[in-house]
Amino acid sequence: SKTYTREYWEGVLSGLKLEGRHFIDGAYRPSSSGTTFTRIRPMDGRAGPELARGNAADVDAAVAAARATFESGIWRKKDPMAKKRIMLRWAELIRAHGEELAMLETLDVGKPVMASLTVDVRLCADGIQFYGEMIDKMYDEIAPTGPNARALVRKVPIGVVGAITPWNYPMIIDAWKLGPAIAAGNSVLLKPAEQSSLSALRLAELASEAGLPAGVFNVVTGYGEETGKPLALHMDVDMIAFTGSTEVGKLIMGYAAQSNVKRVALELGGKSPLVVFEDADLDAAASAAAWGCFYNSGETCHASTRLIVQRSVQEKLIAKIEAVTRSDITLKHPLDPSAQIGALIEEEHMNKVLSMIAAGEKEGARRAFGAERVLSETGGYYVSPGVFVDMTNDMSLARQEIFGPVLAAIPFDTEEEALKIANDTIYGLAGAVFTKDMDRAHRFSEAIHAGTVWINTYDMSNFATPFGGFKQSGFGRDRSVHAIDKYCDYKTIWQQFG
Ligand code: TXE
Repeated sequence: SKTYTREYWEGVLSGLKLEGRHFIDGAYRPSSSGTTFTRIRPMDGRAGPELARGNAADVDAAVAAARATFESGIWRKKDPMAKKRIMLRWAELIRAHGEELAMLETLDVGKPVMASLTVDVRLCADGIQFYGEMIDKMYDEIAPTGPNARALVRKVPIGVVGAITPWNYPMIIDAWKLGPAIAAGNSVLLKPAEQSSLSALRLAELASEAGLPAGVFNVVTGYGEETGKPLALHMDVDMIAFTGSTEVGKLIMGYAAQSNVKRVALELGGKSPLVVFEDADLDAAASAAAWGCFYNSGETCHASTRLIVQRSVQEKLIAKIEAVTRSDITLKHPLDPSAQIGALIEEEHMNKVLSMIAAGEKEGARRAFGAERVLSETGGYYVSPGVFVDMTNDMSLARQEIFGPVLAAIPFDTEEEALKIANDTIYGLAGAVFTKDMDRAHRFSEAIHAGTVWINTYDMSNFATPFGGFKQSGFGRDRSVHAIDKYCDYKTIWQQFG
């Protein structure tokens, strides 16, 4: 019910207390090397906060704290209802500090602050609450053995979990890892992306305020090679939960194999198809295609970046997508409350997106609209949403994950051809089909190789539904009750009678 204005958010920004040290064993600590790095604000290119530049020694210190806390049993052996209350209090604190957290997220990521508040903060708090509520409702099993024995099948926490997360939805993805890992009784060391550390640090401080014992949730900030790699190679870390590029996901598997066979869960890239048949509701399809691809400036792993459209309706559909994009998906300064999308994460990434667009045009991709640098006068890194048409699935814009607001429209003639194109990708994170023929919708949704398939919508989800990929989009699921499983090991306790 509150009315937000740009001036209001400027006030929140000027009142922010920025903390850039690691959070280890319940307190802020500088990097052992004393070095820092500067985050450049994507909204205006100005220098942002200084952050501790983590290294292997900082990782060692944080892992030692996490291990000691785990072994002490102060968290994993606590009464389940008491644990639940702490997690629920934490979720409430996240909500109570929503505006501040939203501003931290926007400073780092460049997304509209209203989106940070109404989507990212909300889903982060909901995630912590969802797993908090599970704590006192998880039962173990008794296996069938016959009368002279009893075999307990216990689900026990793994130990120390390293979470390595990306910059596109930092708070949401952190909650997807932290919620189930901590609810299961583990200690966590979170290494946020170097572009987006602020919300993670504040989340750790709020967890502590809620009563989470010191050492259960630690944060070490820094670069992937300097901080993430020693974490993934660490001999005393039992698992890595990773979200990021497929390239680094493969490295993480290698680090696990080279070190202690730690468990790995990977949520990686995507090139998700949205298939539209000529009988579909084209207004609904246009809206889903535009929002599915352009929300968060296309910096979404499951963005609908390939629009596979029946040739007879391509032109009509693209015109509708352009209309929705121009009227609804307003690109503005992230502090403007009417902005729907904002800046890209950093200058280097913007240049990468622009050079992929240029390379695509060189190959013959035909631009229908947009996909240009805009608002350069702000000093920030903005690219307008754009569509390329009459593409074939072998063109680079249809194959590579761009992670910018670029949609490749690929026409087809038959259902068989549409399915072949949809599955012709190394990824398998998500997909969608738009048709009024429900037989076809179900046939198609079964046949798309992807972790999530939507019918006549895109990007609808809640915490009850698992999220994650097939193929090179990774393995292991975030969200839902099933997410807890990967943070546990099964332990059999066989007791013989008589
Ligand atoms: O990802 P990285 P980047 C895709 C997207 C994007 C591209 C590159 O296409 O354009 O990846 O983005 C840490 N050992 N996605 O470079 O490098 C890193 O510090 C251990 C899709 O930002 O994979 C960060 O915390 N850790 C994706 C995390 O890995 C390392 C979201 C992710 O960064 C490391 C982000 C190393 N050697 C990018 N190198 C999605 N699935 O949503 C880096 N890291």
